[in-house]
Amino acid sequence: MNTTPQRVEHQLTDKGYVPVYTTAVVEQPWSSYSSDDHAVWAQLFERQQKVLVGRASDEFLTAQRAMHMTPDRIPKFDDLNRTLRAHTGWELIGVEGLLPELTFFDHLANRRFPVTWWIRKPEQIDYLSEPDLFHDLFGHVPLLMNPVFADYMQAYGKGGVKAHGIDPDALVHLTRLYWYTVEFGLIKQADGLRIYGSGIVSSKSESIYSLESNAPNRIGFDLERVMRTRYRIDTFQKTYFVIDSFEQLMRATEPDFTPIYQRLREHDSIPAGDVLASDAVFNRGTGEGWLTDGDV
Ligand code: HBI
Ligand code: FE
Repeated sequence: MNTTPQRVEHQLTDKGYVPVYTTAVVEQPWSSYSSDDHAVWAQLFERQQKVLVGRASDEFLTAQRAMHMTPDRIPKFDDLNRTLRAHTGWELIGVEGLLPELTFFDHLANRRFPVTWWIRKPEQIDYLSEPDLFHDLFGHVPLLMNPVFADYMQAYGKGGVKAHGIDPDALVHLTRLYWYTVEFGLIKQADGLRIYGSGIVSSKSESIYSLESNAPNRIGFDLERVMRTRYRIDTFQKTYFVIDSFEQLMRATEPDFTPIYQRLREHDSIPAGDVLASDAVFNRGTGEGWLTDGDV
């Protein structure tokens, strides 16, 4: 079993050159996972379960329970697909890693979520530069059980396919929307702010930082504000956007984006750490520890 993913090219995106893997859909090679692989899954799963108590959103925790994932071994995609298909019609497909954007959008538009089949090595427990099985399966998959979020993800995919035909700027704006919601979004609950973004929920340190540090801004979600805001790919976010509900997110993406892209073209992007007078501010960050350059 060839365990190193096949990098076929690098794609120049707003994140610079990112390795892009073959677009092939691969069967999950479950029987070839080593005891190290299962141990890495167990360690990350158990650690995150503890960190997420009182930090993950109610919807995430409810969805995660319904998926019946356990720490004792890496879940089987086929088992998860039986549950997922029955709930929202979504299914997982195995991939080598990051896909070309259009391929990725097309999968989402058809309720297929690409999950990297390999898991990080023990020495990468705390950080790796690209999404692995833990990031995708633990971070992204549970919320696909939530009907409204499941609809949002499909709408995002359809929007992405459309934007791909419009112009590269549209894609940059759309990627920011994905980044500040699906990957690094916070949601307001009666008992406080909670996490729903996969990039946070699959990271111990950012699960704590995103809610409890005074350094980052926490700002109420506004679609065009988010689509103008640059972000970080190598550090914690300087700003987290807070939605009221997944319904709010779904409503925001209902209109045709063409006039929105038009308007966005007339505005400059907003640096990741800025706070605007028009922002609904939950927390104005101290900026402690921020790097001055490197916003994408
Ligand atoms: N490919 N497998 C995979 N997973 C992702 O999350 C992913 C991707 N390709 C592109 C991408 N994400 C982002 O650029 C999205 O904003 C499109
Ligand atoms: Fe992700």
